[in-house]
Amino acid sequence: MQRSDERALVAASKPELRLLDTPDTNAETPAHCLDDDITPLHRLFVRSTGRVPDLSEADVARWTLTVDGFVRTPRSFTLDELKERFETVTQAVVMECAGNGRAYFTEKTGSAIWFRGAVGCARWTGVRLADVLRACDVLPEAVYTAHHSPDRAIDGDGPALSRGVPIAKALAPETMIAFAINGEPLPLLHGGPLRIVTPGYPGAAWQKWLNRIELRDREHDGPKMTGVWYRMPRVPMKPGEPVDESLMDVITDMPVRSLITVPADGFIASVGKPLTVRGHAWGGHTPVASVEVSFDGGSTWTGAALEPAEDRFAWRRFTAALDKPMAGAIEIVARAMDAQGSTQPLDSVPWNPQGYCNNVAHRVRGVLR
Ligand SMILES: Nc1nc2c(c(=O)[nH]1)N[C@H]1C(S)=C(S)[C@@H](COP(=O)(O)O)O[C@H]1N2
Ligand SMILES: [Mo]
Repeated sequence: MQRSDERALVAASKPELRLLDTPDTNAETPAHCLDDDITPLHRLFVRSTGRVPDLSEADVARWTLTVDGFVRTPRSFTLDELKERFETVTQAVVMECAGNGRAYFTEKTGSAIWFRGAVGCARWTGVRLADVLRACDVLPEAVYTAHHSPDRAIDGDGPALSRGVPIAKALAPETMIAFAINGEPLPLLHGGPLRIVTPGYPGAAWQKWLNRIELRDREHDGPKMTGVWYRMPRVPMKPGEPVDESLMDVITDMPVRSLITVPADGFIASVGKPLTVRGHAWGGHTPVASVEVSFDGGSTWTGAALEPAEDRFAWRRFTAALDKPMAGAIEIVARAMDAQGSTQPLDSVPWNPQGYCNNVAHRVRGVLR
């Protein structure tokens, strides 16, 4: 699609989102629009690194998924064959772009300058990737998958993005090939008719418009898989320092985070009633253990109530209240901790070349009167 058509489609179907000023089409959700337990489609962020493929209804109807490479039996499946042959599963899972929070690096880096809204928790329906791979008899040499799609890069005509995951993640029970979201067929903007769902991994690994899975005997090296793309330095780096690619690792896990959804930044509330804070907390592969909230900019903290997650990789609702707020300016901060004791930094995270994984604590300012 043309850039202007992609932007018009996002604006029409997701009116609350903020369209980023990028050559590719990216739009994020304001934090106060992410309060739903399950993010509705009209509030789910969009990130396409290339041009969205122009898929007609006929293209979707004759869509096939090919599995080849290091398998004993290469196969192709139509959408109907996938649905008929394999068990259908549904799970609520957080999807978050690795660059979410990039705006909070003081040394600017990367292109899509997300604040906190490149995240959502939807209900994904599809088949287990493991079931599909097993039907093709994966060979022992296979250590990594490579996922392929028809979307083309913005500059040049190569594929925009081709990512893969280690074989252990491909065979993990939570990893899916999804064809529906929140009970509806997966829309084009979110990778319909088929996409990969890799809970715990950054959004980049959730390949949209999936039409081929290749099993490889080494780590995948497709577009957006190498160099500084979705990779983090193993050792601390200073802004602008030359990148040693041998010290960069593919991001395979997302850090613990929380997001305040109520009240909205810039709120005005009454001193006459308790001030309630709500939001969500989630981790990558390590579950959230607790959330603390501060009503004084981080000087004192109180434990928030945490609801259970709908599924293993869904986010958890937290709530906290200040019973007798006093008049004046107020700064609310939320900070989550995961089951391994990792917590969100209050001020900054170490710099990295593309500005990934910035999980600095969320602050919301307002006035009580
Ligand atoms: N084929 C393809 N898949 C893709 C992308 C892409 O550009 N092309 N972008 C990835 C990135 S970086 C993210 S964060 C998620 C965003 O998914 P969404 O647009 O459904 O929100 O899709 C991923 N899958
Ligand atoms: Mo992303």
